[in-house]
Amino acid sequence: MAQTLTYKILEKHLLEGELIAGQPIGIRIDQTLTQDATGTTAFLLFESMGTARVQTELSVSYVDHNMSQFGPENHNDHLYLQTIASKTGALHSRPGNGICHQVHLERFGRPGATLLGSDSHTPTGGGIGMLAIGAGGMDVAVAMGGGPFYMTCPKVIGVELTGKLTDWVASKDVILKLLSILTTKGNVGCVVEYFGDGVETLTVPQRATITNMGAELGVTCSVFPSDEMTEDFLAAQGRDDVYEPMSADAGAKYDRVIQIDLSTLEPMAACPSSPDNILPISEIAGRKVNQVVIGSCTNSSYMDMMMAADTFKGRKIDPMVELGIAPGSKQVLQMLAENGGMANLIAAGARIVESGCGPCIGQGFSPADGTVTLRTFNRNFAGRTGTKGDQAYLVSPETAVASAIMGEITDPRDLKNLMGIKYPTIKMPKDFLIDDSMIEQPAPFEESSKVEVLRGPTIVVPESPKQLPETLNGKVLLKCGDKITTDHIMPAGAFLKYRSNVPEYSKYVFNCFNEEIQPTFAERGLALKKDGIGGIVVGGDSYGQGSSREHAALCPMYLGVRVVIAKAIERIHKANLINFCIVPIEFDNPADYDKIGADDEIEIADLVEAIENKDSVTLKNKTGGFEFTGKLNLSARDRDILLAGGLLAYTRKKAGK
Ligand code: MIC
Ligand code: SF4
Repeated sequence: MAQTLTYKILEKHLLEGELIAGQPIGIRIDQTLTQDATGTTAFLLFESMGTARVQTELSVSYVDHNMSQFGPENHNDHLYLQTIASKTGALHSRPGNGICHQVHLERFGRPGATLLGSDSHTPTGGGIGMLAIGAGGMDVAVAMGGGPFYMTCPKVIGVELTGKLTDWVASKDVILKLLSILTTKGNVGCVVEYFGDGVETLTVPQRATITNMGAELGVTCSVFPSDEMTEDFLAAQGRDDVYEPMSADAGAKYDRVIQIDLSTLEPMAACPSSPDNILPISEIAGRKVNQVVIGSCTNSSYMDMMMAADTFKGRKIDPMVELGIAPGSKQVLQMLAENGGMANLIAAGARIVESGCGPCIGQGFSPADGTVTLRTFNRNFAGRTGTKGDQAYLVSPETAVASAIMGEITDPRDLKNLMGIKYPTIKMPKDFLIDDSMIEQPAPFEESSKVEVLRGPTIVVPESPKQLPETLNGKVLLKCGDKITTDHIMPAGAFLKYRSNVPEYSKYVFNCFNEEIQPTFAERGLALKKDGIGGIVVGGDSYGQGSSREHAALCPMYLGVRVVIAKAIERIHKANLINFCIVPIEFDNPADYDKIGADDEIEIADLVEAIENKDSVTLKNKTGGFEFTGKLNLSARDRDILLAGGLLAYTRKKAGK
């Protein structure tokens, strides 16, 4: 039967289950990536599993998120990650070498391979024909130990690209268009696969922008075929030996097909404060802009930066705009430095930010109150910039450059008439600058016992979950609405430095809601935990959108949360809840959500029995005096993990440790 590319790669990696959409499957993982904000926990959990060395073809530990280094925490993490990588056989990409997804694409990604990363934008690798999936650190730790990755066998959404992008319209506009069609909700359990004549007009970095921001659709991952463009990119990275042509079979059937004619697209923006709040630039043009930032794993490639450098050449940014530029990797930064592109940017008035996540995760460049910030990033959840009430628009580098010059949101196609600026044609380099000196090889196995792992005092081994009680006596700690993101649950930005210290980081769980709900979530959670009462979070639709950060499960677990009841729960977050023994329940009847009050006491009799063998569970609202049912959408393995007391306990039990 004619197969999609997704199923071809899955078939080659299938270890458990059958390739039937909706069924649980286990796949072999070839490569893993971790980054510092999730990596310390992933490696601490890996250590707790008792496996000495990573078992994958390649595991890379990146440092790219937490580099502001206010206080010793970040540097403690870096040194731990560097030494634990060496001991356990992982490669280590040092701070300054770049954003994990950009560097992985440049130096390690290969068509047809599977990549599991403890970061939700791992699907960037789909731009080079990989099946690249984001997951919680605990799942990645298991994969590093050679274990399968368990997922739902996906439905495949085919996106047929035809035509060619016109000048000043970018691949960012392709994914923004798709977000306007599919939105951020309701795509759980799907993979997006691109095909059609338009594919061959897009370079690998352009494809990677699209697969990167595919994460915002809530899909498992996105994938492009591997073709001559892929070969050219790999050859320019000195890696053509890993090239393999790959595409779907002719006549492959997709569960749904969406057609996008690239030649009809126009510049677009995701308006505040959701990546699917899409409008064409023509409708918002003229709004005053005070800040523009170009960077993040979505748009920080050499091609993006050179487009900016060429357009800014000999021009200045508007006096009321501050411009930040964060090249995605050392390779990009060094090439710009050597070819003069950086000089154009500096002369135009840009503030150069180091190669890393930086402003994307609220580490600096928080905008002024009441001002508009334009970013080439992938997420604009409320407050993510570090400013409450922020107005962040997500745009292409082309729109960002035009707006920085004009001081207002500007359709880049107007630059020709306004300023006589022609669209610069940037050619894919024949040879990228290759210098892997910031990527450290691990100690050889025979010498690994001699490696001293540096553990600063701010690195605290996380507490393990307690077994679930037969009957749960619980209390609602928080009732929240639709589209609650992991940034709401576990804010990053200024608090990111506490990632390796769960008791400390837990103080900020649901921090964004604290003004409304007093006393704080954390205090109330710990008080209930002391009294043996299980904390319950009630959520609306699409609960847990966004990042892979397992701290959004780990920290609530530490605060005594045992159950999340929501209208729908997003894939990575649901897996993280299960891994930390928090039971994810979905309302049978979404109208029951309205009947629950913020402090209600809820009893779940026979919780353990329900997890053992039932698909639904009865919840008794003792305060409101009514009962309602919730769905337990759990695989057999999910049930075993919950019953074992979380993934770590389950993995140890299976290994007989
Ligand atoms: C993000 O973009 O939100 C992050 C920060 O990269 C997260 C990971 C994290 O919270 O550490 C993600 O996307 O998974
Ligand atoms: Fe880093 Fe932002 Fe990409 Fe997350 S989305 S990996 S914070 S650059």
